[in-house]
Amino acid sequence: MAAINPVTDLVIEDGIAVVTLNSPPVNALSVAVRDGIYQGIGEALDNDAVQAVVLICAGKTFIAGADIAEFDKPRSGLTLPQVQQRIEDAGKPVIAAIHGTALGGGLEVALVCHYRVAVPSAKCGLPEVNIGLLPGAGGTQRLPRIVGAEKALEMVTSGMHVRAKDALAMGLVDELTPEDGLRAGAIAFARKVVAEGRPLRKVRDMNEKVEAARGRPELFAEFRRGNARKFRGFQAPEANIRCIEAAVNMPFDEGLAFEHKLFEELMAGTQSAAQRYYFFASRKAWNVPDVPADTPTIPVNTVGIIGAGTMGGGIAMNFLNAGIPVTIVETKQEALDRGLATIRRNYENTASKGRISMDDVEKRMAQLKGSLALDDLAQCDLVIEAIFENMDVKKEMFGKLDRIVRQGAILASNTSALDLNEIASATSRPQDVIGLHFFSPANVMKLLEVVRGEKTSKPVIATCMQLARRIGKVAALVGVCPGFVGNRILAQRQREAGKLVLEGAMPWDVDRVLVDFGLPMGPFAMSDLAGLDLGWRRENSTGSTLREILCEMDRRGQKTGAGFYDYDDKRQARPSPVVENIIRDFAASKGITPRVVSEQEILERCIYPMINEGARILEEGIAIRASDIDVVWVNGYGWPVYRGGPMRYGDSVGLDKVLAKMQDFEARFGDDFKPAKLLVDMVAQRKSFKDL
Ligand code: T1G
Repeated sequence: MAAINPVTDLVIEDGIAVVTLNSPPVNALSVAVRDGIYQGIGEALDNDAVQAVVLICAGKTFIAGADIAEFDKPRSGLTLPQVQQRIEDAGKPVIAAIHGTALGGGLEVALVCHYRVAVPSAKCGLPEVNIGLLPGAGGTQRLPRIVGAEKALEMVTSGMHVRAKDALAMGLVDELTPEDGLRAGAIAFARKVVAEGRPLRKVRDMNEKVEAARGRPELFAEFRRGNARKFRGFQAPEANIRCIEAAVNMPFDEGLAFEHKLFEELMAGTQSAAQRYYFFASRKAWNVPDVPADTPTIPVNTVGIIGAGTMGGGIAMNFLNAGIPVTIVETKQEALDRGLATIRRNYENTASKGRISMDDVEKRMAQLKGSLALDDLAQCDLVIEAIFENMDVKKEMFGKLDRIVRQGAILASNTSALDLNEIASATSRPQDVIGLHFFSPANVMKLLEVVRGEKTSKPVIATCMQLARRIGKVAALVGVCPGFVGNRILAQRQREAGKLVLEGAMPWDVDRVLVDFGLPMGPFAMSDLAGLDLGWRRENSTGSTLREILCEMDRRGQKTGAGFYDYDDKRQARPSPVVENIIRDFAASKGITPRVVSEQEILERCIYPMINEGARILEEGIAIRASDIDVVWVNGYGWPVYRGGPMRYGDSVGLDKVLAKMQDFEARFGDDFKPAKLLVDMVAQRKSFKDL
């Protein structure tokens, strides 16, 4: 065994050289890894005793891409194309042996090898689009030459991971080895290639599939049309599409140059910087400074859920999807049956789209038990209440759970804003009480706000953060305050939106500005979707707010065909002349003279108070770090990831500018715009949220 460098070994076994990379955690293509491949493969090729070379990785995965952490540092060492050239021009077969995930630059290295083998559990992908980039080492030119333009378009714009057996079917992988025999399997495959005198295939020379797509320009137009909504606002998907087009219409080297040009443009842009920031932010959120990684955790093998409504049912699905049995409790048989039927219907819906099998549906439903008796939760490891959002109701429930559920179990509330400490005070075990704030629809939305009570124990926190990862959520640990992090910041935007429509902007103006900014939906369209009558009762309605007036007119949102907007029978929204008049009259009754409100003012008045509230949240220690607030807003409210999150956006605008605007608005509109002390201090110290 020769150590080529600290992360690369070379062994020659009876004519087959094995170059092994070992650079935890994911063998990313750092300077050392690139150097190791170049030197290791080079030494093997120069050795006359070597007939073929296997490139394999130690640890949990094959190369998972370029080292993203290197992107913001000065470039050094061999470039990836130089390393690839060494492999592609080799005079002997080079075989990539894949386990874990071959992603981004990792797959691009495998694509310059002459052959690829993989274990059945391996996956391949070009997920650069997720960090606002495109495969910058020939991936957009080589991939379509193997899998065809259509599949390549789907892969590079979705960032999807393709399972090994599908990769085999597409020709992306040449053979599957036994799950526990990758090295031996790869060596045996190499011997076969040598013995059979198989050709030194260069993917760059395989033109049949790209030439076949040359006569189908509509392929790209249809793909663009079919994905316009999903790609709205993002730059990277379109750049990826153009590179696949180049692979179809240009000679390889021209296409490679085109790819390089567009890669550099994306790399220099603000969107990729924000998406790379978010990549690390979403991983940093798992770290809780005072709850170390080795904190003991509580095994969670059974979950109890109280409430089989929209939230309870959605929450249950998260655990069933992870293979964790669930007992769901309702007060009435009819409500329970409806809840169970809804869960089954959701699964069957997913199965009808081919995302799971009907067998999966039955397996998951078999793990779900319905009950009318809280006593059936007595032995659960975790019990989550998802009942009516009222403090008295929740305290009564937690008092019962305290008497019924075994000692040592975790008692969680799905409350979206109530004081968790007060809920915990209804039990004799506040150390076992925590908030698990799911976002609706709970089986779809990635975000989980884990709410830490003042007495919540560290093992309970560690267990819930680990459980969040197990059920595929992105978690942020937050403290107790009205609305925690996400909804507390949302309230700032909703308040300003309500004021703006009295000052002269219309609901559709405010929504348009925020949707153009990149949010999935504006506050008024969101209210119509949720229903304007949440918490509204006709008997005590006083017509003192726009919302009450609309509800009294039965304009209660999409469900009644009218709310802030008018809706056609396909629920397409149109600005409403009726609402415009109601707003004008209402403003007049308040003595407000409407004025023209600029789009810039709408944007700044909605967004800057969100950033300011984020600063307050940090001052109060409700969030651990600024990037956690961004993780909350990207995953819970659809903040455009290409803008990083509210706090990252504040940095990109410049906190001095945000502060100046807040001070200007404070002078004009009052205390709603009072700058947070932290914001004032950070500007004085020329600091950004990224420094926190
Ligand atoms: N670079 C640097 N660090 C990385 C990394 C990468 N590519 N991938 C993961 N990490 C770190 C991560 O920050 C975390 O660190 C640890 O590894 C475990 O990650 C030229 C330009 C591979 C599926 O986009 O999708 O190639 O928090 O928690 O859940 O065309 O990591 O422990 O300190 O996510 O098991 C393209 C990104 C790069 C793959 C593993 N590649 N990574 O998931 O672990 S651009 C990617 C992932 C590129 C070329 C272009 C996942 C994973 P820490 P983790 P996991």
